[in-house]
Amino acid sequence: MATRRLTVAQALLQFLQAQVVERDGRRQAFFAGCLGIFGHGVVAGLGEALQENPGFRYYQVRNEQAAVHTAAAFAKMNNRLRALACTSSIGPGATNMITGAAGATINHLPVLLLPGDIFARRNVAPVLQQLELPHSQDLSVNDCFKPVSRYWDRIYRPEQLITTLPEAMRVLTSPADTGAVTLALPQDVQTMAYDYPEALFAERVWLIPRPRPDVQLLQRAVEWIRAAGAPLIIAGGGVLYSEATAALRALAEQTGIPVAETQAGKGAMPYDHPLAVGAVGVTGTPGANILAREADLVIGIGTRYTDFTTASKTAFQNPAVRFLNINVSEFDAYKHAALPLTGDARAVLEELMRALAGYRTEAAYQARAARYNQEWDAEVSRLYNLGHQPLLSQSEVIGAVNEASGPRDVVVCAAGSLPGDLHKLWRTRDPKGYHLEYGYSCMGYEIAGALGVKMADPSREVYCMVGDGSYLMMPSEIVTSVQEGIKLTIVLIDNHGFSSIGGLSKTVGSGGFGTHYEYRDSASGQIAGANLPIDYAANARSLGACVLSARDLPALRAALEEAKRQTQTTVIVVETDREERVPGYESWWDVPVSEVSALESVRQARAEYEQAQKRERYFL
Ligand SMILES: Cc1ncc(C[n+]2csc(CCOP(=O)(O)OP(=O)(O)O)c2C)c(N)n1
Ligand SMILES: [Mg+2]
Repeated sequence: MATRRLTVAQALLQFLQAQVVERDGRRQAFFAGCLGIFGHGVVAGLGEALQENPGFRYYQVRNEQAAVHTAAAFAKMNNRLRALACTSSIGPGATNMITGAAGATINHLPVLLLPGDIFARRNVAPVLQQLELPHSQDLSVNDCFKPVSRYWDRIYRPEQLITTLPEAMRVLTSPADTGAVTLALPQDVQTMAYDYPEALFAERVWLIPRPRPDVQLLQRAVEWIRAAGAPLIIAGGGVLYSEATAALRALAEQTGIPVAETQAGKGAMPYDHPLAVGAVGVTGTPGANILAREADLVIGIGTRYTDFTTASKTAFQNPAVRFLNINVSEFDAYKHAALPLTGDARAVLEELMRALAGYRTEAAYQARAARYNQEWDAEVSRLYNLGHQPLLSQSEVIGAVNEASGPRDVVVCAAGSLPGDLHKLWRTRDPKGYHLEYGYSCMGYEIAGALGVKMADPSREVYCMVGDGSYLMMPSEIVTSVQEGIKLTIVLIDNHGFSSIGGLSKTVGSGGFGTHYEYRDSASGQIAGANLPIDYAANARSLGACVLSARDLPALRAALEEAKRQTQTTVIVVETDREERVPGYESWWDVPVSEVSALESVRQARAEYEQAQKRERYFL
């Protein structure tokens, strides 16, 4: 048998380089390189292997958590057909990746995590940063990755790579099972040499399947649709990952079934299509939420039905409502006691279309959807042009960014009040134009994620919209974008703290407690003094970005034009009125209010809460 003598780290990289993915006849290398930060746990092992193998590019980042967000965003933008690896030292570098791993796994996005680990040999323990436990020597902080990984392994012996790596690839490339894959690499094992079989490094093509639905279930699904008077499609992220947007549009046009979108599914339909009723759920439009409330058949495509989509199980009030779920993951297909069409979204939609020939919803129902679409667009225009004084409203900033961006450009966001406002207000013109991480809604994803999006498709302008809170949590990857010459346009919304949680706090009777960026007031002992003097512009400039500030709409528009001309990462700082919020429309979110309280406002909120909660339903 032909062999190649390599260290574990060298062999790992050579294997990764040989992995190819194919779907619909299109082939590409699965891995685009490795992000990471070196420490003693990885510098001599994987660090050396990366150095001697420039074909597998190493990207230096500032924060390990950010690296995983960048990798997840890269995979999402590539519809999960490409991925990045992330490496860290042992200890804190590794645990920094856990938040990112949870985000990737929750969002079903492939990322390969390669944390260094403590010595397998053990004789020098405890090493710097080692967690020692009296009851076992077979544990390290890397065991914390287990619940947030779809596959987890630790490589104690060089030959274990030979059986582990194909399993890692199976999970990473599985449309149903993908997420974070963690291979913990003890620092001594990384450097060990072994005679690996040549065959391990041969190009391997992973065919991404498009599983077709069960014939009996498809038949039943067709009967259910034909019997439905008020069906509604809810398009989730699976529609985009499967590249099923054209099939969805064709099915909607053939059948006259309106389409609503989740955060991950936004962009499944162009915003101005007469059957597009837009965002659904807590952050939904009135039309989508009224149709959801009345629907007798909900067709969920590639959705996990989070509480934002189901309005905490209050969204669907028709007593006769049934669910038909198209999902590549059986787990999600069965939710809400649905008729489960387990399979690839595009493949299932194509089969449904053929089987539904001749079926159409009533013209009046379609006309209603078209009216909702137009009424909503008028509301978007109103909110884009509020003329709010003296500070801009966030909706006006969103309008300016949307109007400055091209149809193929991408908006990236994750946490705060922006995701809800963007879900409602962003006019999406391209399936990949709207990139929200709203499975984990992780503050700090925004800039790191935008970097991953731009790495995935440099031909598009990437607009990162980020709140001041999220920005402070992780501005660090501005440095990486400058280092790599990867241009981002970052629109930083300064509203002196948490508009989102501040608003929520008010609705639960707590008046915004703990959500303002203000000095502690010496008289009251509360955080209730003047605004903190944070200079975001100076901060961003210090990291190497070009910085512009805008106080009104003409200045913001001019800054956005200037940003287009820039070739380097540009940050536009804009102050907004945190109390000028986009309202909710026909929806509700379950956030429990204290049952007893000394505060009258909380008691009042509790009474309203108990009323609203009565609308929650089980679907059995
Ligand atoms: C890592 C993390 N910590 C906490 C939260 C809870 N949270 C959600 S939004 C938010 C405030 C975000 O503030 P900012 O970015 O300024 O946005 P704004 O609410 O002002 O729109 C917080 C603390 C979170 N989503 N992620
Ligand atoms: Mg804020």
